[in-house]
Amino acid sequence: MRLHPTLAVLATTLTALTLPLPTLASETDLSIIGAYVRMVPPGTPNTAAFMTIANSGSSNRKLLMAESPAAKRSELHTHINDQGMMRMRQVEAIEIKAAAHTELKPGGYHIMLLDLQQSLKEGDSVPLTLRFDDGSTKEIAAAVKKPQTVMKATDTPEHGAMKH
Ligand SMILES: [Cu+2]
Repeated sequence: MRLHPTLAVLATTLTALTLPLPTLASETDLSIIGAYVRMVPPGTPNTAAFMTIANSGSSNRKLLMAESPAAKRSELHTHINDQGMMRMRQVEAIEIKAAAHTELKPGGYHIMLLDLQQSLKEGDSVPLTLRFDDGSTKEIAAAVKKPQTVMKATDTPEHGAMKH
């Protein structure tokens, strides 16, 4: 695909204008593995994104924010066991310790996508921007997947049946 020359110049100018300020921290310390968004039936307002965030650097990092054009709002959530009931709770940040990784997975940390702007089909790619405490950001694409491995409360009568 070729851009019309005028458009190409415009695109270049816009890119130059919107270039972020360089950050001192290296973005390469963090990598995102296996990002996916849980497919939900059409009309379902919310879903969640999961992934593993690995930190190969020597300082602790925090995920502070996530944004996606697929949802009106995104929140960082965890699950807590409240007297035997698993409840979701919003968190300020998700810590990714130095030389370690943090898993965002069903039943634990996740990125809650609220007020979906369109229904998500299996295989769709959902853009996500992740913002960390060192000022760095990561743009990733998470594939929409059927929730085969996602547990439902009704599927797990016993904790012993759970796999983690
Ligand atoms: Cu949630």
